[in-house]
Amino acid sequence: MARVIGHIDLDYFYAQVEEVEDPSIKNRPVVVCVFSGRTEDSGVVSTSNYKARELGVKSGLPIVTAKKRLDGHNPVIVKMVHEKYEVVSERVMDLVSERVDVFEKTGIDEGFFDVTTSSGGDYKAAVRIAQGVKDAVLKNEGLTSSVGIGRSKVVAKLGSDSAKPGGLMAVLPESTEAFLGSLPVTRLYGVGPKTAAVLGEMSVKTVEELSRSDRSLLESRFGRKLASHLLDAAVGTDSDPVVANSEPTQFSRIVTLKRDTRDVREALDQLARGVSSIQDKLVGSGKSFRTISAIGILTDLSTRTKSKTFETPIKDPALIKENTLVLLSDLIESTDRDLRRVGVRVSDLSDSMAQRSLSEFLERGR
Ligand code: DGT
Ligand code: CA
Repeated sequence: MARVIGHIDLDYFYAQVEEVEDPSIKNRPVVVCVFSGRTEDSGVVSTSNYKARELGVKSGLPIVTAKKRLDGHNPVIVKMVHEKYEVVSERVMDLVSERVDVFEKTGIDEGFFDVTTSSGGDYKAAVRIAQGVKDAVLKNEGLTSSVGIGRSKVVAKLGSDSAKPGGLMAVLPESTEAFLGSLPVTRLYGVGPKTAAVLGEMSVKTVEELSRSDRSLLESRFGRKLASHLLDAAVGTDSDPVVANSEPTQFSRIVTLKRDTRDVREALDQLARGVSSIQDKLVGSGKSFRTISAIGILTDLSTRTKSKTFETPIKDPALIKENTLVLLSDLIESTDRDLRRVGVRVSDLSDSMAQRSLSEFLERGR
């Protein structure tokens, strides 16, 4: 059966996470910045929402320039807190993985998926699955995403690029060559600035021109492997498979509390579902953990973590709840502020010596 491949990419990811956290900023330009600390405004823009982009503020721009461009536009300038986006990313990737045959994460906010089997090779079915993925990410995390579907990774990626922001584009097999042909080669996944420059020297500017290029000429410039990939990519027959990511290195969950609090029981009650889903994941994967952390996001939006590392790997899921209680109490004591969000993470994962834990866990109940 011909393959059906998808690509999902979250829209203006870090800035969108900030909007979800504080919806009141949605109509203003939002800029997430990496401050280098050299002077007050040294550093660059990590990303920005579309309002800020319309005003010329994009990834990589110096913060000083960004502030000048946004002067008078009531901008929201936020500090990048990587941990916050990682936790959201992990949950989104789980939502996607659960709904497709194979998922390969390729970045903090993007990845390829294969739905050949579940769609039975039918694009209408594939679109329904992809729409289900988008809906789940929106419903559970409040995040919009762009998705492309096609017969290869290159086509799927171009589809999600074209669908941005917020759309879903299926490039049918019979329309693939027409869709690809007019695009510049620089849009092809895997064609970086160096490759594009060499192609430019050869007067190959569009994908259509690439598809008509002489194989031996391409081989002489790029070697056999890359030449072959380029020729395949140009007609959307690149065969690179979607490969499931290697083993997870951590499991985490974070929840927003119904109201800000310093009461550990109140916080833990609301984290209970998160804790049990980590317990399930641990048992399901047959993994043990060595480190457990309680994560708190405080009312000033700063992040605080308290961790404990055990001497030997732990496979008993019941220990997660007990330790979260202790760590969360420590965390609350270490600050005067209330908690706005709380989370738990188990890390330093390793394979359990025995899979016995599953039946032990189920017999004991929760
Ligand atoms: P999009 O996909 O065009 O709607 O916008 P983003 O912001 O999702 O951009 P993307 O997918 O290229 O990158 C995902 C995240 O990675 C982005 O939200 C922030 C981070 N990022 C991207 N480019 C840069 C950069 O040049 N510097 C830093 N520090 N972070 C970046
Ligand atoms: Ca993105």
